[in-house]
Amino acid sequence: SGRKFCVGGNWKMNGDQKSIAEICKVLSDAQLDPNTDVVIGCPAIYLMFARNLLPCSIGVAGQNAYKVAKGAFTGEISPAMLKDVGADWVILGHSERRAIFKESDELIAEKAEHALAEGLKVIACIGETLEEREAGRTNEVVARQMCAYAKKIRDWTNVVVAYEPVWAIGTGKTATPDQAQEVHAFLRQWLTENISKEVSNTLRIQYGGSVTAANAKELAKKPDIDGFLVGGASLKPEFVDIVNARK
Ligand code: G2H
Repeated sequence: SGRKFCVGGNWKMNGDQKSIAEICKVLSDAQLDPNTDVVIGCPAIYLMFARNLLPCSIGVAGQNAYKVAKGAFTGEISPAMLKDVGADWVILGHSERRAIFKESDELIAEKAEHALAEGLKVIACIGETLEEREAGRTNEVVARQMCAYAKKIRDWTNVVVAYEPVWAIGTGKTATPDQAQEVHAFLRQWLTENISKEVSNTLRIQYGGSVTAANAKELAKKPDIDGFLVGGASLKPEFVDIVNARK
């Protein structure tokens, strides 16, 4: 496809200095496929710690950031702050942010717009719930989420989309390679029709949801799957095998 494979780890709200030092050591010692971009989504409070322990070839991401640079927003973190401690990426719109913290499509898109303007790369998450899938609304839901991003994003160069069906997240129920490919192909078509052929050809679309070393290789064979966003398995040494799924 010409698109560089891109694998993100999403540690979520896990880890402490001891366990983070251990996983950083595993990643530093590993032979990672040089043709794959690797990004670690680290809890903000440990970002600088992880940045100092990881090789430069691995990018570091925040897991959230607010939509403005600074001010009276108690408890929030800005893209400028993430950059200041060495992050180059931010994960936005994760389904846990949407479901637990009630983030709307619009807020997430505003966050993406500001993060990109501040020079961060963005992993923009989308995905349908089980109820939506069972009602046959998968394409409609991901199109709505993409529309919201598209209203705020002019240049897609520094964006990676992560398609994460909510029913597959942390449940051990991975989408089959065919199920994932079907939605990825729909997204590619949506991009052609609503953004441009160029963006459709070049924008990387990751799959996320219970990706493991055991299922990554089959998923990675699909033509429109350009990488993964990995939760649980990114805290374990098997993350190395997921990064190397195309090797
Ligand atoms: C989806 C994924 C990481 P897990 O949230 O973004 O988590 O791989 O644990 O399903």
